[in-house]
Amino acid sequence: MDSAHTISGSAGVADGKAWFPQDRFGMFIHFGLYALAARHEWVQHREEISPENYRKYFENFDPDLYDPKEWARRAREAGMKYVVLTAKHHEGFCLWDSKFTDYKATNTPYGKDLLTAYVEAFRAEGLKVGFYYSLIDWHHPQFPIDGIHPLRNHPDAIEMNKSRDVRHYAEYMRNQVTELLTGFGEISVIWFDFSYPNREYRGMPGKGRNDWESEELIGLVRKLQPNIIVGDRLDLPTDGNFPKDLATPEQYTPRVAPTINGQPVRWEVCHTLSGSWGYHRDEGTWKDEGQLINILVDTVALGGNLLMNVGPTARGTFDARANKALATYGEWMDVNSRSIYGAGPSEFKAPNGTKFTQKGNRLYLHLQNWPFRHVHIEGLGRKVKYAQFLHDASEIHWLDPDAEVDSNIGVAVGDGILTLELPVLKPDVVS
Ligand code: JFZ
Repeated sequence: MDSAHTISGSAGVADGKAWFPQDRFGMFIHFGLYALAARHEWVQHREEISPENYRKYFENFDPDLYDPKEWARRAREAGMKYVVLTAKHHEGFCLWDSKFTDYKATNTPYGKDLLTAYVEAFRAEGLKVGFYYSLIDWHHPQFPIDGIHPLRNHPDAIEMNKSRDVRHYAEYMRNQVTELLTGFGEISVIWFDFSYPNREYRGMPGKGRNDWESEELIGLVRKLQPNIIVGDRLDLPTDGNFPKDLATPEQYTPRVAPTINGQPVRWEVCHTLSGSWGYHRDEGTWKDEGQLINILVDTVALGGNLLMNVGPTARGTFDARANKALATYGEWMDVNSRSIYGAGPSEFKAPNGTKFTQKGNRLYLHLQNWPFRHVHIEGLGRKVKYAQFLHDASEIHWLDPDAEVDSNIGVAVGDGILTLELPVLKPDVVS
């Protein structure tokens, strides 16, 4: 829909992060040893698997079909503009040849670093590249056992913690983050995950900024990659010293755009295709086409980004269900991406069952279910110059907003209402 109304607002100061709200849609990738278990990336925690018993996944890690060019092509075709891959998840396994641990891909049967090929492949497809780096580490010998550790119920947990010093672990993180932010070119996003300072369990405290030494860590990140966007799970104080770079609501689309101390904040919703983040073979909760598209529209309509996750299989491929979901996005974005890239919330109120996104004086009405013939939009009467469908640019008529109530045919317009006339049949388009 084309609206004559002009939206005022700042043009946006040219900064190294301006790409983010333009791009709107990214791919999250959770890949690690848990792909072999294929029953959730928290499997080691959920099933309280000891390090010895979890080792079989390390010894069998061999994603022989790993081809990040294929991942990148599928991401680009889905309309995604950036990517965030788990360089290390909570299990502590590292996808690159870190000097600071033996628990890494190069020491598995696969025998190679995965990150170099990853950054090259996604950049070649024009996507910006990011890393997820877990603050939690269930493998590091200096990481004190706590309530979310696989050994939390071990009878000697408190005794074992006497030989663990989280300060050594904080230094390990700085070393690894230095590797990640110096060895792979420009990194656009780093996602730290996550803090739980108030979660005490059996006398073992949770962890937060004092454990991670978050202020020092973020200082290092900013020094190494001045333009990087840093996720907000470091438990940093939200006062003036640490302006929040990125709020990260998870598996949840907020009702209103998040704010910090009353101020708007850059934000990104992350969601899964299937429920778990790591590859889960037997999960029955894959989202359907309509849900996939609605999540994206709902997010952009509120001014946020969507990071949609894929969990590759242990052979290093996206499985058929993931590819189908990505193709759904691709088909939709092929014709509708104009309503997503660089678009954001509208000052107009969308009728029930619809969402608005807006870019400049173009207003995009997303009909999330198909109404019978008429959509009434308050506040838009006499403000619209032209209306069309986005998928085929076919004209949409509206009723005269100045018409009086016509009791013969029951059409009541006026009061500044714009009433669109839709075809009875929904055009054959995705979602
Ligand atoms: C975290 C990870 O634990 C999860 O595996 C995935 O990587 C996701 C993107 O981020 O999810 C969380 C974060 C916080 C809590 C639970 C799951 N929490 O506070 O309980």
